[in-house]
Amino acid sequence: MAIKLFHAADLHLSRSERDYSLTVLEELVYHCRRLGADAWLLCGDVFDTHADLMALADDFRAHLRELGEVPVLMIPGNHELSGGKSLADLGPLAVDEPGSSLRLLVEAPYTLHLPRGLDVEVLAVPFRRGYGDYPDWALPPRERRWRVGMLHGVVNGMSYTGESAESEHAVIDPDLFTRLGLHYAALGHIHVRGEARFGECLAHYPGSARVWRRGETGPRRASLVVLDDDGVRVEAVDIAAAGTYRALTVPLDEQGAPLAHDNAKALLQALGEQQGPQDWIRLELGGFVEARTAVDSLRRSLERRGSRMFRRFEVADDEVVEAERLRGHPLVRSFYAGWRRRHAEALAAGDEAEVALLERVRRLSLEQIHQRLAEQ
Ligand SMILES: [Mn+2]
Repeated sequence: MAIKLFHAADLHLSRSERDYSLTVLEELVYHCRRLGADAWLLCGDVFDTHADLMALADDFRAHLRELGEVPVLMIPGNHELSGGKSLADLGPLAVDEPGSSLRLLVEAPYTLHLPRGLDVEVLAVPFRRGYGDYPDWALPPRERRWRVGMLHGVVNGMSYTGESAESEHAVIDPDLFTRLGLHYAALGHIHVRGEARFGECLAHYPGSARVWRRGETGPRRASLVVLDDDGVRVEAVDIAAAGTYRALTVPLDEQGAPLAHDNAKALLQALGEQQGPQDWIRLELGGFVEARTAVDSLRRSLERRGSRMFRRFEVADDEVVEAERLRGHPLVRSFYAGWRRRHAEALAAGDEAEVALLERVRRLSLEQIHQRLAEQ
């Protein structure tokens, strides 16, 4: 019979983003039920810090009650152990509450957990700064059909793209997977989804369950792992409540207005049609402007409106350059000498296409000159 395991990691529940992060948890619980999972594996960094764990443990437990008897197996990640905390400090979650199906597995270096009624054994490995001693782990021979590992760290030899790795690198040698006889390695720590096969073992990161920091683009997901006669396979489960992160470049004209939109309101209206209220939006203003003041007021207007539309909204303007600062440079002066004449001619002739082209030429030329000056 097929066994279905729900696998999620790096939810980073936090007091500072309490409502948002708990909404994501709520949706995870919903998917776990909807998919009829036999167990839920939470592979570390469920909480953003140790203090968040202490503060939000009751909320966390309350949401899990929805799952009834479905076992929820959890290992601590580096974030649960932040601030120099140890496995002994996990407080309210370390105790198995009567009626709760949550098991925080903290025994070092591992716990071999045998969920009742499932033909699977779970090798749960709480976070450590290194796993190099695994050849010495005296693991009993497998007695059930499947052996699944839970680990939190960076697997050597897997490729990671984007801003995924955390500052703390707890390296896992993939030889661990084969030597310990795993069929599936449920991983956490890397926020970008990814997987690799090592011998008989499929190692898989579902990616962070919510947008935790800038740069985490793409849909946030959990995974449904199916173990059956065909082997191990993984299906992606999108988490809508997590929203997405998106950074957009907003080129400005010389007056400091958006090139592609009439004003801040129109720009945000267009953005609102593509993005939802759970999203984290970053606008990066750029271009050559006559005066900084226009950019400042555009930025404030965007921030005022955007912060009401999106979960997080930020506007960066460090790519904006005041044309005035370039004007005295000989390269810029000689460029303008020819450009002004042609621009005036096009205006006089009412040639709108030529005027638009010249505006574009000016912007690109100033950009190039600016770049050359910056490189000197
Ligand atoms: Mn981590």
